[in-house]
Amino acid sequence: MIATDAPASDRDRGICNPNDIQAMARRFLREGYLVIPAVISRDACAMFRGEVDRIFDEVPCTAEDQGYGEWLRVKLFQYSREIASHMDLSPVIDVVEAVLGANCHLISNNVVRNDRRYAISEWHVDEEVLFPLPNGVEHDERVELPCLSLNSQWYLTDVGPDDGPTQVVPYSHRSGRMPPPTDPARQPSYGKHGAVSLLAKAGDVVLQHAQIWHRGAPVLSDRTRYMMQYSYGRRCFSQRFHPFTGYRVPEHVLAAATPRQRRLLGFHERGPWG
Ligand SMILES: O=C(O)CCC(=O)C(=O)O
Repeated sequence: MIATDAPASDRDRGICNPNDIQAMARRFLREGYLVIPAVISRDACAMFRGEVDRIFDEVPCTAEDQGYGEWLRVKLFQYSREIASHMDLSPVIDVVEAVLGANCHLISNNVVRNDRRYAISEWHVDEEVLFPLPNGVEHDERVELPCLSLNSQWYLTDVGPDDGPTQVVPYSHRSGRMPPPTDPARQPSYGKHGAVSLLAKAGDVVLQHAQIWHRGAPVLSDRTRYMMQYSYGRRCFSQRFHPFTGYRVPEHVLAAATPRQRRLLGFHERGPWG
């Protein structure tokens, strides 16, 4: 992924050649997802799992700021400096900005820590279908649909076939439809594209178009899966930090943020409708 002729300092920092970034962005837009292997080390995964466990202990799911169930926590950047400081890690952020624009922002930052009791196992697109099509109509292949938001999914544990892998139906972000109701024993498909299980090594990151049909498969093993997400949106796509217009980024987060991180937290230059 990283150009072998890049200067050693760039390779160390994980910075990719701009042509590689553009190629990854194009592939993401075409297929609706992109696997970026080995973005962080196994040691970093262990550090993040420790941070996630601490947050689960310190911030109950019933806290005013939370509210999504025992196995999920949101707004992680408020509770962990390490997690906050990785919102702009290369090459993930470079591909994200190539897709969403250099003025994109973070819209959500959560973690699914799940075992066989829990999974987001319904096939869905995030929120709603944004470019709906009538039955029998497909988008012209020459049209590249704008991507308004995407998820970066950071696997902090190895995820094998029985460990609840994320599953996607490639190209379905172009379908203009919700996934069809599917018998739980079967997987949906879109045209000639069947569902794919994203088996992962700890440290891999997947970028997922928010309009692609996806789900977390039920966990069948005795393992606990840690899947952390930084989700991003175009400037015109609003952040989802409850309580929304009343939300204030905490001072301690802002004090530690770099200029790029401040922008990702929503501190934009003025634009239209200011
Ligand atoms: O748990 C997963 O792998 C999928 C998560 C998901 O579908 C979601 O957060 O919308």
